[in-house]
Amino acid sequence: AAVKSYAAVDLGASSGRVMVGRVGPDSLELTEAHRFPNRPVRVPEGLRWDVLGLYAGVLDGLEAAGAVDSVGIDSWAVDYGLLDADGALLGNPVHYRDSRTEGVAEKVWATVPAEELYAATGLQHAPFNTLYQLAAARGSAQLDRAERLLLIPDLLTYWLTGEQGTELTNASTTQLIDPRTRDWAHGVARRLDIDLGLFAPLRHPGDPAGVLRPEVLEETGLAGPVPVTAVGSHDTASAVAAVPAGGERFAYICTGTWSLAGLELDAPVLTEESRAANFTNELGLDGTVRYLRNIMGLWLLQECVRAWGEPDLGALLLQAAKVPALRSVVDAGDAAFLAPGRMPERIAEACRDSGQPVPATPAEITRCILDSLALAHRRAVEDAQRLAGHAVDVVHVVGGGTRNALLCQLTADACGLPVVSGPTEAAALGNVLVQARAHGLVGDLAGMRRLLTRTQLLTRYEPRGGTQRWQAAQARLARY
Ligand code: ADP
Ligand code: LRH
Repeated sequence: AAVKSYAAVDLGASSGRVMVGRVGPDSLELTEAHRFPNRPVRVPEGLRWDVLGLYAGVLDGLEAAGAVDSVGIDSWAVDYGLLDADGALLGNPVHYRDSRTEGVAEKVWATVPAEELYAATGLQHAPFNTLYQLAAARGSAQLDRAERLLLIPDLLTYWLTGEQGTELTNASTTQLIDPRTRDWAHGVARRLDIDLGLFAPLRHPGDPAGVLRPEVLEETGLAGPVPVTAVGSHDTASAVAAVPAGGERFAYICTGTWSLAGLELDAPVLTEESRAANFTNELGLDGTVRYLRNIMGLWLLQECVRAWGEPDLGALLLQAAKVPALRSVVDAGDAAFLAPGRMPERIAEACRDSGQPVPATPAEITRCILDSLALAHRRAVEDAQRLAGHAVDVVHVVGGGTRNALLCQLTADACGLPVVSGPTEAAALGNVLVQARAHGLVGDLAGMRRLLTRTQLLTRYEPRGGTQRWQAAQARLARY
């Protein structure tokens, strides 16, 4: 039978890539057409995404990809561009690490208490949820002039096709969606005076999203028509779709700039206990809920590596493996690590303030970060099972962090469960598979996962024992 080709545009916070997936009845092959850095830019008004640069990267990538049967786009969540009445972009999209949302949530809660917001939207508190960004932007000249809000993948889709929509999995990160109805949370929007008319109509993974505009075909040298297909446009939704699990008793950790650790459920968990534990209910494919916690992730290491002048990561990880384990740990879920800058110092300070040995060398700081991440993975996997009443016997690790064998092994040790790591480009694979499915090539989510299990390179890490040491470290952290 024929093999079809799909271009997956996957924009992460640290890099963008255009991958080509070739899908047959029993084959799935992914190659990289183009990768480009995603570098936030600080201008006088704050931290911004270089969205035109990213769009240029997408066009270069589509040209490099060549003839494909369809294109799909996913990116990081929550951020958006505003369009004026002419459909022109109003300024550069604000980066979710920008400081404009500091202290905003508390003001929102004065109108809709945090408990009610959680019961209605199921989203964990993160200062950058779109809801808080919109509250922070209230009264600004830009928002006043805006006629349309497009989330980042929807904005790029609009530029490629001229068609506007709001893809559901990413919309679920705005805190304006009710995870039970999988539709807008009208009551919350009304109480906070947020105009849902700013959003284009919802579309679902697999829906058609237009065809590449003639100008895009010309610029990329592609022959039309090239359809664009809506995918799980939240990168984490695409990544979870590509977790090569069999059955239901699995946890996943999507590791990249963030670690997103949790479970796939068929209904949201909206209890007060779940809110207190800061778990989120984002929407996944086919009626699933991504019940997970955001953990700072490899951002902590990226920022240190940047501060150290970009030393070789492989060599640094080898040195970190030789540093004694669990000497000091920090809370890798702490929003105090959200903003860029001074990361080695901030980590050292967190260790000092909690009365632990202060890591000094890059190898020691790296070890502290990896131990802390593994510990946060353990907590999330444990808490999610307890809060959702859903037990697991394996942890799947996908994303860029699968390249970090030390992190995978430490995660297995900390969780006391086997870790199956891979695929690395999970978001791109989930993106490709949803396109393939829309065109009738693969079956349901379980069928997609079986295909991944048969075709992708996976590595298994067995826990090496010593879970009590991790328990003790967790208890130590809880005391401060
Ligand atoms: P995002 O999609 O959020 O931009 P990725 O999934 O691409 O992130 O993961 C990026 C992370 O992967 C980097 O921060 C780095 O820590 C890790 N990584 C990438 N390459 C390697 C490597 N060769 N060895 C170890 N870790 C790596
Ligand atoms: C990961 C991610 C994550 C969000 C964050 C803003 O790339 O999409 O799921 O919470 O970026």
